[in-house]
Amino acid sequence: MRITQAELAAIAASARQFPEKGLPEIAFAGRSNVGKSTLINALVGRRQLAYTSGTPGKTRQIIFFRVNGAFYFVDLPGYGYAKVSQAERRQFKTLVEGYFNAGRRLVGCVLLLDPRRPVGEEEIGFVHYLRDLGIRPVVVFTKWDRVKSAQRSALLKQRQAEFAGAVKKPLYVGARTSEGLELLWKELDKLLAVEEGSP
Ligand SMILES: Nc1nc2c(ncn2[C@@H]2O[C@H](COP(=O)(O)OP(=O)(O)O)[C@@H](O)[C@H]2O)c(=O)[nH]1
Ligand SMILES: [Mg+2]
Repeated sequence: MRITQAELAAIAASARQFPEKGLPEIAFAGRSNVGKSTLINALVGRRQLAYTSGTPGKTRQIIFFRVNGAFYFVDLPGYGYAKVSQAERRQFKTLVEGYFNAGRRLVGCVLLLDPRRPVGEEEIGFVHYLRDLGIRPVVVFTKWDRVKSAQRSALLKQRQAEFAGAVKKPLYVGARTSEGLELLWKELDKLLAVEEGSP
């Protein structure tokens, strides 16, 4: 995909602040600090479009980016992991579930994971949650550049085994090094194209 334009479309703390429905959307979910904003920046080739920070759990809003005037990339707040108060957790849950259930043109959801951590029930549960809603999950292990090449194949096998068939072909990317980004774009192109072709 050639990116000609990428802009901030909305920052939403509640469903009322979501931008107009209509364009297809791809959401990015994952633990705080896993690299969601960095990956969005890398995919659109902008350093500072999505805000990235070393401080985990800072973002409590859903951020919508309009790309090429044709689709949205949606930066979700760190899904279900942040160490926050019960009240904040409830607000977060309402916001994220509200987004997934808002009847938007969500053609896929990229779930970002750190390849150096074991895949947990929470991740597998999230994949099933998406499928139940009819949203295609795209599992991406990021920060792959931080894994030494000697460790890669063993780690890859381990992570794949932990998904136990729930995810067939996860992708491995290094947002800092651009490794694997082309393959990821191919997947995203497919999702966006499938949507275009359907009634
Ligand atoms: N080496 C490396 N660092 C990354 C990668 N992706 C993110 N980071 C770093 O991880 C930290 C958190 O990234 P960020 O995008 O803010 O995470 P978010 O909270 O999920 O949006 C930042 O310091 C990034 O520079 C990657 O692919 N490789
Ligand atoms: Mg972020």
